[in-house]
Amino acid sequence: MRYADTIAAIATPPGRAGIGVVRISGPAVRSISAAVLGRSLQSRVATLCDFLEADCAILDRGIAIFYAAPQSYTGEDVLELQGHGGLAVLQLVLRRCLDLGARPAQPGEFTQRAFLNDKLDLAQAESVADLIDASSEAAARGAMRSLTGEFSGRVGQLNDALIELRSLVEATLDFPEEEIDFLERSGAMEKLARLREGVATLLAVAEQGRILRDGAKVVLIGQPNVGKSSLLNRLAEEEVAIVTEIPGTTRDPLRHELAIEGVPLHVVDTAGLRLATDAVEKIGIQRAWREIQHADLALLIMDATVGLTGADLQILAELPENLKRVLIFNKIDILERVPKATQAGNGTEIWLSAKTGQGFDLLRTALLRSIGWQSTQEGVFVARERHLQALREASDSLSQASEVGSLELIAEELRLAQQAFANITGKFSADDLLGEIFSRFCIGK
Ligand SMILES: Nc1nc2c(ncn2[C@@H]2O[C@H](COP(=O)(O)OP(=O)(O)OP(=O)(O)O)[C@@H](O)[C@H]2O)c(=O)[nH]1
Ligand SMILES: [Mg+2]
Repeated sequence: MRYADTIAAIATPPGRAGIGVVRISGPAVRSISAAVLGRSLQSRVATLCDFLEADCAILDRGIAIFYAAPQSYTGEDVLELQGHGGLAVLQLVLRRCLDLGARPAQPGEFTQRAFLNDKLDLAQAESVADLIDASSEAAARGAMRSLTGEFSGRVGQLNDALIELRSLVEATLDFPEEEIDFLERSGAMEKLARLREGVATLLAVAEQGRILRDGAKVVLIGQPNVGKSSLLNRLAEEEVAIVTEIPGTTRDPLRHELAIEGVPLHVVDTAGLRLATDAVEKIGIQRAWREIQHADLALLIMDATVGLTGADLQILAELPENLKRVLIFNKIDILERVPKATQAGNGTEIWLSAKTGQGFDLLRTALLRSIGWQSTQEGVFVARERHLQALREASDSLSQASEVGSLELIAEELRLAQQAFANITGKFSADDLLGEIFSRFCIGK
């Protein structure tokens, strides 16, 4: 794949920094390099150069590295100009490259070219963005595992096994009178069973990887004054929300990002749910309900000295049916009770104190368990919902294949399973999917 145009972008974030990098990729790199640097460069050798204006005035002085195609990030000729990290000076260098025929790069365009030039597959390209966006160390490590091809490699192994099975089945198609015998002798059904197991195992790991990447939205709800904001502050380990003894303190939903065992949680504190007369409080309560609609998990907080009331049952009844929930009895310090977590009819119940912090270990464990996080073990790679979808499709097709009687239908289901694998690595992906994926990258990557 060769592009006619040359792209350029500042690859480092705007602001003051020790260095700033302008990156250029495409067919005009050599001519731009000759004009800006006044010399030609040996490939892959860092060279101290002046970056020159058209009249040979010096714009900046820094390190230039030329990567001759195909040994570069994009697979094209690439030039990296590492100058001083100031907004104006980098703009000047970029402008000079644009004047010489490059055009500004779109978000993710360098990586898109790398993908289209087979430098990495789609799952790896996605993990480049996931690594940059990773908000916890665990997520960063998981993204790196995907980037180095751990996920793609496992999809590739399953794909190889599937290709072997398909060739057996398709060969049998030509001799229909022998079909059952032949399949039995070749062990095709055992191969299919093993493949289904392999997909199920990979799906389970990928589900963990999806949680590691996206985390979950947790909404704190309950009646006024039960300690929702106090609980948020204790979880966040800082005073993010206002706490007072006045019921109806919180009005606007308050969002806070935190991580437990590296799993990102998007926590929202909300207005206490009651029949309010105050106009502002009413709006706050409406907004709380709106947050509930988009949550993955609701923590219903109650005052342990009062217990579960009719109003709480009312709230529980009005929650979306498939919204996961944990019941929290707060303020156990007043009762001088010990913290505990139990499984009751209403789900997990936790007794704790936001004031003293007792029971918060139990809460953290319950939070992670409720959103489906199981592993603290090594080896989780980040994955996206799109990958899970594809693995589920492959799994469905394989289970269909193991049930249907006719060889033609088995062959068709196996073909569909292979297509699902190909979707993950991007072998056969629609342009609009690629556009959607790369447009979410930052510029210069
Ligand atoms: N003793 C004790 N008091 C607590 C605890 N948690 C919260 N409180 C007190 O309960 C009162 C209400 O706390 P908030 O965190 O503002 O309660 P809230 O649920 O956010 O209230 P609204 O925003 O009004 O809905 C404050 O006076 C807190 O200090 C606790 O674990 N123990
Ligand atoms: Mg509050």
